[in-house]
Amino acid sequence: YKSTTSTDTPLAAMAEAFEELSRSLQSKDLRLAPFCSACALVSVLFSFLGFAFKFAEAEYVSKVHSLLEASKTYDTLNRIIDHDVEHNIVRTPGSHARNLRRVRQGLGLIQAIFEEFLTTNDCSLRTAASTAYSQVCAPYHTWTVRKAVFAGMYALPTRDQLIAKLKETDFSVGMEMRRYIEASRPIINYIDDLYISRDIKLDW
Ligand code: 1PZ
Repeated sequence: YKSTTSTDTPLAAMAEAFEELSRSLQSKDLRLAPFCSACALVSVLFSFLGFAFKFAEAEYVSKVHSLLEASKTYDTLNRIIDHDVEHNIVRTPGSHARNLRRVRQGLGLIQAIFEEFLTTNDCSLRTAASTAYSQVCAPYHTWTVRKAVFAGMYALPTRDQLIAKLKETDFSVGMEMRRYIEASRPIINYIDDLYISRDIKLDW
């Protein structure tokens, strides 16, 4: 038995952090620092994925870290987009608006992997991750990155190994993944709207 509000597993901590962010959305602009803290929790997942995803972890962590640094200057997500629009660097490699787009794609990928993982009770992690990655991220990645990701999929743990590493059970893993899926949805939509509302397309 696991309590629904515990944060003693990595998934529960992630779910809790995104639920908290979603609640804060109702009243005001999303603040950058708490957003980065929630995104940083996601990186514990990488430690369960094997050596092949070290490069993905480094990519993700450096972008979250860069946004955390930016939070010393810019209070909200809106502020960094305004700044980068003003300086015409929204899509410039390394800009905050670009890093935010990449981190958002990471959040969307995890959401999609969890959704695939929960479609059936015997879907392997590799199948879930391959399907989700193909749909959500692959179209925006270079050929080299896509090759590396698909090669790395073969080194992923099995479904049962992942559940054990996450310190979940067959039952609790579904509950915690669903919590993350639901809680991250409004955050992801909010981030997409930051771009769309400024007439910035999301095809990159
Ligand atoms: C339990 C879940 C198992 C999932 C396993 C699947 C992981 C797929 C990881 C995909 C990694 C792609 C890494 C490289 C991406 C780079 O091309 C871009 C470059 O951005 P630029 O510098 O040009 O602006 N970097 C990113 O998109 C940064 C974020 C990538 C990592 C997202 C992973 C999300 C978490 C996966 C689960 C832990």
